[in-house]
Amino acid sequence: MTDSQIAAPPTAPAATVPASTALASAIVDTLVHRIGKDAQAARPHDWLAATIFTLRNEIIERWMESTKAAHAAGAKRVYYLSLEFLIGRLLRDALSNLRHDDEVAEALATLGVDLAQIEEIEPDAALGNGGLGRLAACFMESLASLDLPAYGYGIRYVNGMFRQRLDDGWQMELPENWLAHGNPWEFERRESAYFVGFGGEVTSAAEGRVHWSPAEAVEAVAFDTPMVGWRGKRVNTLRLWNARAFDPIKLDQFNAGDFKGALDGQLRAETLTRVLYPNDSTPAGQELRLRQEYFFSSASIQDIVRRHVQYFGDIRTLADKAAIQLNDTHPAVAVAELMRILTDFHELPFDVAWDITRATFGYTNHTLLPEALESWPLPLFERLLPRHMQIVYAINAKLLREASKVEGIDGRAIAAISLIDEGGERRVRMANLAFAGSHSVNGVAALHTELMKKTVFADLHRLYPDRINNKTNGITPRRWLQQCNPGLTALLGEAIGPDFQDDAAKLTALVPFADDASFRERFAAVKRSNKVTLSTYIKESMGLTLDPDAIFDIQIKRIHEYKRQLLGIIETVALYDQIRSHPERRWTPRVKLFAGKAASSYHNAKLIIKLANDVAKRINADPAIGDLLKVAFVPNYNVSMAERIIPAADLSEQISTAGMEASGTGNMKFALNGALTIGTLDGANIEIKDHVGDDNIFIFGLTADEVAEKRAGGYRGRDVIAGSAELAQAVNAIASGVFSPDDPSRYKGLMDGLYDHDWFMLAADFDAYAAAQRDVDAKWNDADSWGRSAILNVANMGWFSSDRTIGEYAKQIWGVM
Ligand code: F58
Repeated sequence: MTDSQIAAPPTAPAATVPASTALASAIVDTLVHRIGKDAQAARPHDWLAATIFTLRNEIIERWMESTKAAHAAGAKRVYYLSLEFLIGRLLRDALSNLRHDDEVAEALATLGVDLAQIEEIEPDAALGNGGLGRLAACFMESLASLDLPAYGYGIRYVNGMFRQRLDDGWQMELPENWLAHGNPWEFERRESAYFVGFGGEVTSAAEGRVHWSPAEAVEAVAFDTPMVGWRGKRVNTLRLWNARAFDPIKLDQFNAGDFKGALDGQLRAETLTRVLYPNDSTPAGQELRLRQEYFFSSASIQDIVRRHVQYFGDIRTLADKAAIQLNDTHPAVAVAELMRILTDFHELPFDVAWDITRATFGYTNHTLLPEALESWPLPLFERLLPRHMQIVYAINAKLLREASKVEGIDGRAIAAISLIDEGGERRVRMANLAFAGSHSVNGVAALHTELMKKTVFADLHRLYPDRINNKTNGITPRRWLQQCNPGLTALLGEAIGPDFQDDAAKLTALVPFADDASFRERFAAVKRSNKVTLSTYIKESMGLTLDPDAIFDIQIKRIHEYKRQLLGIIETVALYDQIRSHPERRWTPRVKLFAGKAASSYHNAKLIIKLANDVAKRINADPAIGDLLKVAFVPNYNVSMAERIIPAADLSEQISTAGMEASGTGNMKFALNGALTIGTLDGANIEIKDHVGDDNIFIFGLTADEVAEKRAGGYRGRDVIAGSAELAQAVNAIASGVFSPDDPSRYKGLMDGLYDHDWFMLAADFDAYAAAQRDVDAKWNDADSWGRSAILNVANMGWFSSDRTIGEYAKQIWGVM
């Protein structure tokens, strides 16, 4: 880095002074003039802010260049609309992508500041729940790395994902205020503010035109965060909307003594962008959620249209210059909003507007669970968005007219295609709206996409057979290898050179090293060192001692019954039982780590967390077990925790009921860091298996087809449990209170469910899972075989880079590559 890249202080040292010294004085200058502290008084968070502000100067320059270049080239832009961006920390990402990490570490060291330490106090931007939100963050990084002009649009939640605290093993949700100390990464853009209305009425005006007069309105104000691509190639914008009242304080009311009333509007507006709905895989269903969805969709569409008209003049060319991707159905109302703007404001005929809309939008589906498909009660939708309701009806009329002309589409199919669900309380189906309003509808892994065609979208697929396509998810290898696992990254560099950093597909050059004994040793040493680091953290934070030579067997993700943490826990109990019953056998030491958050209203998920904690307490304290088995539930799982845990994993648990996990992305992060997967044939596990090879992954259990067949054939968990002594014993022990002596019936209901309502087929898969775990033990005890497989995982995971995924979206959906 040169002095001109990071702004030098007024008293910049001469050019001969080492860059790190110049940089050190730039940071001190920022500290003094921006933060208002001197080096002696500065606290770690002051140094953090000073470092970010100093680095920002270079980012801003590149940011402006990127924007200007896209403008000059008249480039088509990608707009990624997502209610969630699970970004995590940004400093290490920006430093590493700009290749300034060493230099900044050195400069800070001369000031007596440890970069690693201040990186650790940066709060996580946790504006998302799980996979869907993290995918959006990986996509933003890849878009910039691939030099594609793109904007992410979302909500600037004041309180993102809650902080999880465990009180005696019970999850407690605490607000996480990531903005408490300010956010040095964001730029408020007061000039980019839009009116967003709700409610009111629609009246007809002259010449068949309509006029919507909303009953209330808020102002959407943009806050921009730079998204730095690999090697700083490009800097894109993540634009998050904040809601504000037009009239923050009603002075007349205030002066009359009505202080609360005077601030009502402000409070109402602020409530809109106050919290992220902490649900995963179940829709929220509250009015506030629909308000959030419309608020950010409307502001984003207005911004996109404004930019297009300003740069290109003619609104009719929108689809040539803008590709809008809907991240799930949460922004689906944007389809109606664009139609409204095109017809009511730009006065385009309905059919012309509809062609433009469909050519502009693409929709990504992330779930098949019917209960997770968003729909809104029609009266609520109509009350809040009366003009959009009319537009939805008009779209529906066109859609159903078209459908009725297609051979083989009968009354049942028409009802399934309709944007309005007429069964019971009438509801607006957001997935159908997103499907109808897009030229591309994609799933996120091959199996998921095929199931979309056969199940939830079967009838829409018959109507538009070319619309559904697959884009298997990916993860950014910058955050999920280079930054989180510097030891492995260095080793890879020594073995195959640095090219894999620019193109993850080049990791295949590592394949021959799997057979190199000395490389395997070095590879194992890196993994062990990562395990020691994690063990130190667990010791310090939880007081639990782990043996770094045990298998680190890890299941971290949102807690959900379909993800089957319960299967992992029951198998742990069964293993515990086996070890106690057969102390004479040679057991392979295991560490079982669990982490993840449960939706606050999800009773069984919270009970599963408590069970994991109860089981851990009992096993860890049992002297008969010693170091053979240790169990821990690590609290407050988030992006930063994942970065800490994943590099230390030997075994990655991906054990969802087949057909239920759309893709998974944690599975990719683990394998890229040299963990072997134990998993079902679900989501992207199938493609991971195809890439790493059957010998280097532990696959078990029912296939998606078998699950469907069994469910149709009246499967009963009870029959299976009766036939599996190991399972029966573990289930009985849990049900009878062995792990909950303070409340023996605590898990009775949860265990009873396995007998009579085992929807997730836990019992059906148990024996196969337990057997696969013993295969894991056997392989672990052959260190050469394990090492070989682990290396082949790393070598073959390059395909799962989000650069590959984004390349496919860019070429096949957006037309920008
Ligand atoms: C996840 N969905 C899928 N939804 O479960 C996972 O298989 C996939 O890898 C990932 O998307 C990325 O494609 C997911 O995270 C949510 O969190 C929604 C939040 C809002 C309510 C409904 C669930």
